[in-house]
Amino acid sequence: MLKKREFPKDFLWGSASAACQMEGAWNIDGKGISIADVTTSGTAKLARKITLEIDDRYHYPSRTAVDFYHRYKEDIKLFAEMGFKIFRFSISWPRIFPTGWEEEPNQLGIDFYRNVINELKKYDIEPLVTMYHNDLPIEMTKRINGFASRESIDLFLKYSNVIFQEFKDDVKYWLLFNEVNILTRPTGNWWHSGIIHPGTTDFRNQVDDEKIRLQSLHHQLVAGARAIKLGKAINPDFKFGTMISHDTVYPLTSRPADILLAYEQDQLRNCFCSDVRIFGEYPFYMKRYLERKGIELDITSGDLDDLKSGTVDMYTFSYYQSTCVTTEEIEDTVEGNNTRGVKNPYLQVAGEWNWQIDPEGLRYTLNKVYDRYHLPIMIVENGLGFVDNPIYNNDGTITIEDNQRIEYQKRHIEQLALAIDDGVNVIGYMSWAAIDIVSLGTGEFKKRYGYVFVDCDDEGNGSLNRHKKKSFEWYKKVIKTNGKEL
Ligand code: BGP
Repeated sequence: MLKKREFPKDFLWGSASAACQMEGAWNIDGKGISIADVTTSGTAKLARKITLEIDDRYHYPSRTAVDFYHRYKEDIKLFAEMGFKIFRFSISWPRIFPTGWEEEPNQLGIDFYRNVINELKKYDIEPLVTMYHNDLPIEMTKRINGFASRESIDLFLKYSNVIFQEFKDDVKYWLLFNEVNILTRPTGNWWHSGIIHPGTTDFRNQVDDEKIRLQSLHHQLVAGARAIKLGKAINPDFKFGTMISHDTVYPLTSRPADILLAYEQDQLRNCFCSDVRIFGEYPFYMKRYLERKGIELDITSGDLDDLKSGTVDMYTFSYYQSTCVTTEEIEDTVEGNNTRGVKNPYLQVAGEWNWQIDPEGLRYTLNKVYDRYHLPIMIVENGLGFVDNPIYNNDGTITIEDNQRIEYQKRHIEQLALAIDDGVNVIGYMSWAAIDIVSLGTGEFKKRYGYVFVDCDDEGNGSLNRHKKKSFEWYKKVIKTNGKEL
C-alpha cells in the first residue's frame, strides 16, 4: 500500500516542448518549410494569419522561436539541473523530409536529433518523442491538402520508419499525433492536419468541412496504428502513447438534458480517439454520430484490421482546464488553449487569456480515463500561460517571481497525488513547458509557460538569453523530494 501522497519511486518527472515552438532554425541545414513557418504572430484578440508563403510584412515567431536548435546543450543542462527524469520534445517532420516526398532523409536533421538525444542521455534524462506536433511540411498542404489525402498515410510511414530505425536503441517512449482528438473540432484543420479550405485566412476562423476533417482524422488514426505495428517490428520494447487533449466537460446544471449533453460531448471530444487507439475500433456512438450527420467516410477493411492490431501501450494526455456545457443559451463563456465553453460558477478564471482553473478536474479526469482503459497514464502537458514581470537587477541578473505558475502546478500536482492514492497508475508528469516558447494558439511570446525565462518579446526582439525563474528552484525541489514537498 502506498502511503498518502507518495509518488512511485521511479516516477517520471519532467516537462514538455514542441519543435515548431522552440527550435527556430526554420530554414537551416536542409529543413523544409512547415505550416508553422507560414503562420504569423497574433494576440488573444487578433488571430494568427495563415499566409502559405513567407510574406515579409509579417512576423513569423516559429522562424527563430527560442533557437533551441543552437542552444540545446545549454537548455538541457538547465533541465538536468532541475532534475528532469524525462523530457518531451517533438521531431520536426520537414527537418527529416523537407517536402515529405524525398526518397532519402535529410542527414543533418537526423544528426540534430541524435545530438539532442545524446545530450539528454548524458544526464540520464529519458527522451519522450512526439512524432508529429503541428509542423507538417507545407508542401503536403499545397499538394494534397495535408492529411485530407490518403497519400499522407504512406508519407507518414516513410518518415516513421526513418526515425524508428535511427533511434531504435535510444528512444523507448513515442507519442503519435499531438492532441489528435482536436480534429473532432474545426480548430484542428490547420495545426493538426495541415488542411486549408478556400476562404481560410487565419487560424481562428477556419472554413470547415466536417467530412474532410473527419476523413483526415481517420487517416491519422490509421497512420498511427500502422506506425505502431512498424515500430514494434523494429523494436518490440517501444512504448506508444495516444496523445489526447483532454477537454474535461461538466454539465452546467443537474438537468438531465445537460447531463446527457456533457456525456455526448465527452464521447466525441475525448473518448472517440482514445477508444479507437486503445480498443482498436470505432465506437458505436461515433458510428451513430456519422450516420446522423450523413457523413460516409472512406474506411477500408485494411484500415479496420490495422486499427485492431496497432493499439497503444499507454494513455497520454494534456490537461489544462475544464469547461461546462448546457442546452440553454448562455453567454458567460471561458476560453482554453483549444476549447471554449460555458463558465463554471464554482471555478476561478485566471490570466489574460481567460482560462478556467480546475485542479480537481485533473483528479476526476485521471480516475475517469484509468477506469475506462486500465493502462499506465502519463500527463504530458499541464500548465498556465501568463505574463511574467521580470525585475532587472543592477548586477545584470533578472528576477522572476512567477508565483502564479508555482501555485497552478502545485495545486495540480496535489490532485495528481490524490489520484495516485485513489489507485490510478500514473507513471509520469510533464508540465508545459520546460522553458518559455512561442504560444501555439496566439503566436505570442508574452504568454509564457516555462521555468526558464527567455529574453524575447512578441516582435522577436531580445537576446534570447536564459534566466531561471523562481519556479525553477521550486520544481527542482518537487523532483528532488519526489513530490513530497510542493
Ligand atoms: C497544447 C499544445 C501545445 C501548447 C499548449 C498551450 O494544446 O499541444 O503545443 O502550445 O497547448 O497552448 P498555447 O500555446 O496556445 O497557449
